[in-house]
Amino acid sequence: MKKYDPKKIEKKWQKYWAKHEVYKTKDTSDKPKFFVLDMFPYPSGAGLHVGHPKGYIATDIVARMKMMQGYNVLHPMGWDAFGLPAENYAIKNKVHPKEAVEKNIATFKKQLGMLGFTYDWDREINTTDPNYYKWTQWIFLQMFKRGLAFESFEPVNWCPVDKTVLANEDLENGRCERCGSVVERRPMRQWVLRITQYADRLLNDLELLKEWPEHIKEMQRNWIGRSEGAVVKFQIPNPESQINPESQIQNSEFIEVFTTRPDTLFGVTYMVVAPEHEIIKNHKSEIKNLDDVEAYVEQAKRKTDLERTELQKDKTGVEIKGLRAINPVNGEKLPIFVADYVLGGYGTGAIMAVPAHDERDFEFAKKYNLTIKEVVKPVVDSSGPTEDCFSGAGINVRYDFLDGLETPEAKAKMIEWLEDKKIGKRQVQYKIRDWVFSRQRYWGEPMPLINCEKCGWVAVPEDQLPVELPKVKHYEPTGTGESPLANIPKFVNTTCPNCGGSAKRETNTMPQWAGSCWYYLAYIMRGIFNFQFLISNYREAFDYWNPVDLYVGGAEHAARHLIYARFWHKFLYDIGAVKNEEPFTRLQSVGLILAEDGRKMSKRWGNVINPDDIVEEFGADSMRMYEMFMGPFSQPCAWSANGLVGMRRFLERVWSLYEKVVDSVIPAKAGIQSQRDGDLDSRLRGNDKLTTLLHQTIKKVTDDIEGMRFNTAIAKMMELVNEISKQESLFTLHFSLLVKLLSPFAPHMTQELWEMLGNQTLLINEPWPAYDPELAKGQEITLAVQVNGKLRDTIVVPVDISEEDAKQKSLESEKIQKWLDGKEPKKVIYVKRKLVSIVI
Ligand code: ANZ
Ligand code: ZN
Repeated sequence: MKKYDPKKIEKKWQKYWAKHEVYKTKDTSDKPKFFVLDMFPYPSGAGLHVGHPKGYIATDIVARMKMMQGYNVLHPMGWDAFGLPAENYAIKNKVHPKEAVEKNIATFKKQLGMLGFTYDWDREINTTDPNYYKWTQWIFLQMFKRGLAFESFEPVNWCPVDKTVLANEDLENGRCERCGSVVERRPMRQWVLRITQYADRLLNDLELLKEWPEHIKEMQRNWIGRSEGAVVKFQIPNPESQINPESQIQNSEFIEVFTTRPDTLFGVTYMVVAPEHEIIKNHKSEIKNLDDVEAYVEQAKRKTDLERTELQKDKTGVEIKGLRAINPVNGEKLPIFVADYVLGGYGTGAIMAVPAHDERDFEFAKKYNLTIKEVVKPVVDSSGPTEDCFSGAGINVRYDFLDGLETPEAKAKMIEWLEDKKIGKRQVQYKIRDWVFSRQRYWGEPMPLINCEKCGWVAVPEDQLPVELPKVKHYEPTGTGESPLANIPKFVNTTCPNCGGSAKRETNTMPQWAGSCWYYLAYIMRGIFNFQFLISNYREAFDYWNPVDLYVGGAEHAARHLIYARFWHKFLYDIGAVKNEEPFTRLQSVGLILAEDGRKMSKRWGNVINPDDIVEEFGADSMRMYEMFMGPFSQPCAWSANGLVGMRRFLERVWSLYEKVVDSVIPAKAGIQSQRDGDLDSRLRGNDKLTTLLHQTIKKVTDDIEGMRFNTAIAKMMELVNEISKQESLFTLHFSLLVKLLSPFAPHMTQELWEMLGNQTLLINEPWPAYDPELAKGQEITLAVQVNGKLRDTIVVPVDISEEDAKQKSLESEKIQKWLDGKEPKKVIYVKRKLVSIVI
């Protein structure tokens, strides 16, 4: 028998697939559809390393199984090529970003091609293609026309190294997530998208996303950060005039605060404003210690928000002497502090401090010896007055009209009182900020806007889209707050579409995240990107494919791309372009592949493994299998050369089983054809050990691919191969089943074996094997799942479940995911046939 020669086999089939265009997807079909999507890569100069394809291999396996199950599958690929990384790479290597991107894409495509994916390259997209970004601009314009894109002069995050403004989402602990510089707050003219207008829907509709990992939804909830409470005005009496808190509130100065605990108003003992609060500028003449206050403000400017709000951090502040505020509920005069634990960019930038019930205020009050006044007690309370801060809900004590009320009622009553007296009102506050959408860089989509002295900002007429990015020699950032486009008079100077007078184009560009907000829709449109056109001809295909059934990518996109794309999708829903409210039905995150040394793969550490070398030495099928076998799909795993060798041996074993096949002349169709309907070949009935194992393997592989538990699917096939290896001979039918089950994982080798078995068909067109549920079931048991020693769930599993399977199944349970709350468990212990114990 000939040797297993992956190099030859893989080339042969890749050529065949390309020549016969076997992965071309039909726009519509009577078959049910399955749209499986990868987060498309940014084509970096370094090419792919072995970590990148992990998700692509997984979606390819799912795609292949779905094809065999009779679905019309859409499995596309494209390039997210605008943005800072591409531009910085170009500057460093002194090539134009356009050329760099083209070259990098060619490399990526070649590398992906080696791995045997089922992509329909006819649908390839590139966000930097004018034909593509025409529609990115078009969507932006629709937002502009509806008031969702607006010009703002608020202070924004400025990266001094990348010389551009950044959105809040682009920061990591107050630093630029690309270059690590501490960002500055600078007031600058910007274009901003009103994502806050969608905050409630983005939050509420997370409930619809039943097939999203709980921890990703939780990250989005936190990022959106909805708080219910009230805003309350505290009057600052003019030192000269007589004070009458109730009558003068309208025309005197006041500090407005946002609080989630209006029920604690009687417990306020001081006020705090953020260093950026205008009260300091507006009352300079009255402040007795202005030098101290200003010095403090200066110093606070140099800290990041994270440094300022860290709970453990020692709180600092300075009293603003000479100013006082009046508590509206009891007329008490309150000292005012400036302290950096209050942020300028959240709520109103000022707080009422209730040290008895807020930890941060408590710490501050202790340090500066301020009064602590208790107004809420725990519902069950035996102790007298305590020394600690009680921040929970409880019962209001001693004070006036709130006395004896439980926290929720006390809140409601206080809000009613405030609204009645016009001192405050109910308020919902979000942490999410509107999306700062302009960048002062070259390599991005130009904003399709024109500024006319007479007419103001005017949209570029739709028939003049795209506004093309001009070709330039110098594209380095200017650092002046203007993009390099501002230096190109030919680009800048234009006429007003409205009045025909002379006018200037907007020169800022869109951020890196713009193009990925709608790319999944572009795959459906297959080059004819036209949302207007959608109304007629393309509507059917568009509605057929929408939404994405399975979306696979890194969890690091939870609070950025995945929020932005949901936002744009909801907008497109509002204007009637899409008919579903959410773009991605099911989301699956990919765990990183780490280097053998356990670190992230990076040029810096010199530990990057190139897939080209792996394919050359072991073959694409071995690499695909190995990456899926490394560990649970969503967990990070370290690369191992030994593991790869083992996988190659496994494939060689499967290959050599062919020699044992006895009735290799049986036509392929016998018995298998009807399996799509669940009707089994008669020879697959009976009760011998092998038949049972076959049924179990079909069930396990089917369920595990569906559940993205590829490692355990492979383990089961290994078990089957062990069993088969013990046999003297093997029926074609049995071997064919193994070949089919293995085909999504190792598509080249299995296709070759399939041909050797006398078949002329493609495996992707063969029906996926069916099993007898009774035979496959085997015996089941119930396992208890504990988190930190407490029973949190029970799961039903096969009696012979492996340790790894038991652990993985437990970690995947919805209930357990809630308890984990996105955290990595410290330890997972399996007590055979009894319980799984998780320590966090
Ligand atoms: C009084 C109070 C009493 C508060 C109490 C809490 C407990 P979230 O849930 O994050 O929205 N706060 C308001 N604006 C702030 C700012 N700019 N910087 C720092 N802290 C700010 O938190 C809202 C609470 O955080 C508000 O409710 C306010 O403190 C504080 F027993 O007001 B609270
Ligand atoms: Zn005009």
